[in-house]
Order: sequence, then structure tokens, then C-alpha cells
Amino acid sequence: MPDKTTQPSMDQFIETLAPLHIYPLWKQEGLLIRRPTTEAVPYLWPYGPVRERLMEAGRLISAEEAERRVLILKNPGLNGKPAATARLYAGLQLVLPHEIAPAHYHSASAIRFVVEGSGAFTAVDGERLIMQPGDLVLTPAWSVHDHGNETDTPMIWLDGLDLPLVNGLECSFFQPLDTKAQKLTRSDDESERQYAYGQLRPSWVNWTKNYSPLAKYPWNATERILLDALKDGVAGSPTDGILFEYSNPITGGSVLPTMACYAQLLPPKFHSDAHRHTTSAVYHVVRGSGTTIMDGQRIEWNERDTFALPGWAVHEHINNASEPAMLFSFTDDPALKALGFYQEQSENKQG
Ligand code: 1HN
Repeated sequence: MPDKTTQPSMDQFIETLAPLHIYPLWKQEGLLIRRPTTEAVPYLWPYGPVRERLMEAGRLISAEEAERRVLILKNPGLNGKPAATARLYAGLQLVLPHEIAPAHYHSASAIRFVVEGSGAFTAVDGERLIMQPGDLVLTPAWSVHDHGNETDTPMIWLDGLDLPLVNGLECSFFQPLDTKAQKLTRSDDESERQYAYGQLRPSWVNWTKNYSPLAKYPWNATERILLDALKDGVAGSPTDGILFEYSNPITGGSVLPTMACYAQLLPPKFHSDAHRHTTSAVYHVVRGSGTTIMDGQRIEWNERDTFALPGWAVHEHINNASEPAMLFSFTDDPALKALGFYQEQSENKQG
């Protein structure tokens, strides 16, 4: 038996550890957590007031001066961190007529979902992608990209990046180019003509990159697929309705290694089952209006609003209208799935 009189107390013992930067595991809190917890909260950014501030920013600073004229959608639970969920960044970007946003590249991956305007472009690795509302544009990790608007109308899109994840992993690199606009090496929308229809693959290309070779997913094709499924009366998924994933035409998998994108149609009078998954998501309302209940909180959404679904939050979607509703979303599914951290659970309805 140890001699209690000469034995130091536990508190005294722990005090002696600090100078050595060691600590007893049996006293450590918050290390092994029973289930996912997040500081992020369910939250909606209504389009009207955000758009108003974005246009005001347009009067205060040029796209070139700002490099990117963006209002970041900051989740109010994340203490000012530039993130919509713990692992996803979102922002709304404005490019006014005859502006450019200069070329750069980074190790973070990005997606753009066009909200308004018509005909401005993003150039990605030598290819200009001419953008229309609802188009999805990829700027994968390390790809050189710049934006330009040679039209007479403002262009606004939603940016989605994996930056909180990349920064959390301490793997961020960023490099501006010496020239403002990159050299174009391909025809405008070339990848769309080669890949967007999904039935044929250019035989001369040996695509080995870990992201989709299709840089732009045009809305007209996406919308047709959603509406045809509705017309066909497909049931879709009980938790998500008619949900399609934007896919890499080479692998059939996600468009980017860290983020997946989805187009979703909620049929009229649809009330989904509730579920939760470890992945977090940012939703953007393309058409219609409805309600998403997240951890018991009802979020009412309308066209062009954006909302955040924190990881592991129980959620269900409701469309009470007589018209279909359409949602775009991006998530961190592929990152979590690659690491074996994807978990899903069905739950009882909350409302
Ligand atoms: C970025 O490169 C863009 O290229 C937009 O439009 C937003 C936010 C953080 C880091 C890089 C863009 C960004 C970004």
C-alpha cells in the first residue's frame, strides 16, 4: 500500500505536470465525445436584405479592389468565424457590369451557384464558363480562376467553399496570378459540350484528376431532369423527395473531393420524413417556398434565400404549396465519407 502521508494529492500532482506540458487523460474533458456536437445553429439568410447590402457594397468598393466583392454568410453560432457551418463557407458575390475579379488559385475548392444576372463569366483553367441563373460552376482546388462581367446587368452568385475544413486541416495555400485575367486555352463552355449530356466521353482525354471534368452544370438541364422526375411520378427519397446529386461524369461520384452538390425537388404538399447525418449543408432556394424544421426550429424559406443545416441536426422539409419547390445544396459529404465519418439516422417527425 502506498503511504498516504507521503503521497502528493492529485491536485498537487497535476500542478507538477504543467511545466512539462503533459496532462492526465483521466481528467481531460471534451476529448472523447459521445455524439457529434456543433456550435453552428440552423440559420436562414433572407435574400432581399442581403442583396440590398451587396448592392451597397457595389457602390463602396470595386470587385478588383476587393479582389472578390463578397458578403460572407456567417453562422451566428460560430463566434464570428467566416463559416456557414463548421466545415462549409458560403458567401454572396457581386460582379457589376464591366468589372473583373482578378485571377488566383488556392488549395480550397469552390462552387458557384448563380442567383441573378445573365452572361457574366468565370474562367477556370483556360475555359470561360458563361453563367445563367441556376448554373453550377466548379472551381476545384488549385485551378486558376477569375471572373468578369461584360454584360450590362449585375451578376450575383452564391459561393461555397471547403475553407473551414481546409483551414482546420492547416492545408491552405493561396496565390494571386501576375496577370488580372488568365490566358484562355479552350473555347467558351467547351467542357459543357463534351460532357454535359452524360452519354459520351471524349476518348482523347485521360482524365485522372480528383474532380469533375465538367466545369459548368447548366440549370436548364438540371431543371428538366427534376421536372421530368415529377412528371414520371417518382417517389424519390422519403427524407429528401426528388434529390439528384450533381455527378462527375467519369466516376459517377461527387463533383469535388471535399464537397457534393445536389438539386432537389419537393413535390406539392410534400412533408419529408425526419433524419440526421453527420454531414452539414448549405441550401439555396431556387424556386417556391416551404419550411425546413431543424432541431425543432422552423425555418421558413422563400425564393433565393440561403440556409444552413448544421451537422447532426434532425431535419425535415415541408412544401405546403401547390407548386413544386426546388432547392440547390452543397455539403461536406465526400470529405466525411472518405474518412469513414458518415453516419445517418432516421428520426421521428418534429412537426
Ligand atoms: C474565392 O476565391 C472566391 O474566386 C470567392 O470568387 C470567395 C472566399 C474565400 C477564399 C477564396 C472566388 C472566396 C474565395
